[in-house]
Amino acid sequence: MIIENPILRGFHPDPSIVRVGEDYFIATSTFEWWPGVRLHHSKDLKNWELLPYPLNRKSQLDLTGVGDSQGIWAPCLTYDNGIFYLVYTVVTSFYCHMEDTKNFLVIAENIEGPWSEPIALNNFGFDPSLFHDDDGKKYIVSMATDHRVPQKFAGRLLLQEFDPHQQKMIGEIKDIYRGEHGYLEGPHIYKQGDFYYLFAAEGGTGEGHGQVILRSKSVLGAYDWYENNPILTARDTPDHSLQKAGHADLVQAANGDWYMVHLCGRPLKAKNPENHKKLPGKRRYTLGRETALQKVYWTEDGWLRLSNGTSLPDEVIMLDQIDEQSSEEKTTMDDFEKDELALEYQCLRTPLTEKNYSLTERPGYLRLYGREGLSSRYNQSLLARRWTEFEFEAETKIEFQPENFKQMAGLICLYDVENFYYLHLTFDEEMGRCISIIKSENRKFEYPIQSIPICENEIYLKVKMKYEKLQFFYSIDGTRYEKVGPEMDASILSDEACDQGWFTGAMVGIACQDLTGNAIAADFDWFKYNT
Ligand code: 6LW
Repeated sequence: MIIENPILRGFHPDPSIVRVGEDYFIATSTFEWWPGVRLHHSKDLKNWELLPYPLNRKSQLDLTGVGDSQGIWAPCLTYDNGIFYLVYTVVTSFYCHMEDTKNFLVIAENIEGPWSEPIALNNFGFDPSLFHDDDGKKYIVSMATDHRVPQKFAGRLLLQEFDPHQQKMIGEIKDIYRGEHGYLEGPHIYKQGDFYYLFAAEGGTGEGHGQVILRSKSVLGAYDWYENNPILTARDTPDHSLQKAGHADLVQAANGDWYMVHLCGRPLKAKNPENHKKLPGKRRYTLGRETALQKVYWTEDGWLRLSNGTSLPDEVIMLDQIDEQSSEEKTTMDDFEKDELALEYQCLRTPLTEKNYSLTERPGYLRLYGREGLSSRYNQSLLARRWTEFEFEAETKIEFQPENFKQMAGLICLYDVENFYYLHLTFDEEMGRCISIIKSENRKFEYPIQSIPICENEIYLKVKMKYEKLQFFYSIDGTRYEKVGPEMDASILSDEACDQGWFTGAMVGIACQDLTGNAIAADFDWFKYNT
């Protein structure tokens, strides 16, 4: 069986993997996108299906107002004694000295839920990971943020025992790493043979990213550094197709083989200008940080290496001892005939309620009620899915009768609330109902076209993406399509180009705004995404 990386395409960073019997599960970060934590399932490590989101109740998670790329960071999924454990960070202030990183645990007997209400852990830093020791004790290991200037240590990892019976952290907080080898994050602990292994990401999540391993005879340390670290990185091979490799987790297959999932990125040629205030000259990644899989093995002297004998991630891996499972064809056409929204969609920060949408008021249509504007971090009627390839088409058929310029509905390509391209229907005092485009680049708005008057009731809106090239189209009959506006630069929708965003990726979807507060409705007959 041949597996082409990335296995989870589009933004799926900070992967955590667990095997239960024949089933593999991966959890990834979702940041400001609701619901919280994406879960995928597979039986062959190649074909992955999306599962219901574990954090899908307001009582579990409140992302109202969180900053871009804040919210849910780096979930860690484990299983012990019939229970699934999911720990994660909710980041509510970052890109400042004094960060707020709250860590929580939710549990479930069934991976598809229901998941419990959150149990508070300690909040020393982000990237919490739960280790189940074979003496029954459980420990949380995480990185520690430090607001002091200068910081006390170059990097810091802390360990504290978690008592599942009292459902709280107990005992002393132990320093197990104090930056002796620089900054580390994304820690996980495993027991293998006589050693406890500390697995962590180094170099930050950019193109300098890598994965290192340390070991100790005691869970409390001291941990020794592996002389051949990093065991995974692409930092010295800029032409390699998989960049940013790091932030990894391990799993042993049923046949005893070992695998590693890690985040990676596929760069565009487009780069930030040399005078860009953030990451000058850096390559742009519209698809965000994705999830890849590597074969690994334990060396005779008890360390871990990639099976390819290098530290460079494989673009393609061969699995000969796992039978490929049949996989369902990914639906590309959503005709909103079902009474639930597809799992693929996420919305911004707050759940869509009956105040935002209906799938029953006009059966066979998704009706969105216009709420707040596209810059809002509170209540938007917007749902979107991830870009998964550099080339795709997305399209929708819409019916919308705006009465003034404050009412809009249409097709959106976005990175965050400050960076998007919006092909939409609205109303102009002179020409009436019309088609228009808003480009927002780090909050700066541009109208790249003169609005186009329309009188047909049903309008088709389409976007074609080809690497850095984004082109909008519209049609009144669904067959003949007119180009709308110029070809535009898709690369502004990337971790690197955005002022506030750092960690997500580009999305495409549909939205409706009514800034007058009258909640005008827009009806979407279907939404298509084709790669
Ligand atoms: C993740 C951390 C990181 O928690 O980015 O840069 C955070 N490194 O490990 C969000 O993905």
